[in-house]
Amino acid sequence: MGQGGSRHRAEARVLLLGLDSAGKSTILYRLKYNESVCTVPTVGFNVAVIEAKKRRGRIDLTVWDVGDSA
Ligand SMILES: Nc1nc2c(ncn2[C@@H]2O[C@H](COP(=O)(O)OP(=O)(O)O)[C@@H](O)[C@H]2O)c(=O)[nH]1
Ligand SMILES: [Mg+2]
Repeated sequence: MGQGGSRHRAEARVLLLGLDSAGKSTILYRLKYNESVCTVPTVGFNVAVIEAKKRRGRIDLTVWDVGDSA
């Protein structure tokens, strides 16, 4: 197996938990778009894949932000 290319990318799933209006969606958008986005109360859920650096290489984080009624 060569360097990189065929190697499987590390993955993890992350669940954001917190009270309503704690800032979960704000954190998700900040991580995904590097911007502070004006949020509206989440209906259902938001999910985003965020590519993050780790000590060696990168990791794909699938981040779940679950709204109050879900
Ligand atoms: N002061 C302050 N307000 C924040 C912060 N993070 C989020 N908010 C605000 O809190 C409100 C609820 O945020 P939101 O991300 O929708 O919360 P969620 O219900 O946990 O998803 C929004 O008006 C945000 O702008 C923070 O770090 N500081
Ligand atoms: Mg939300």
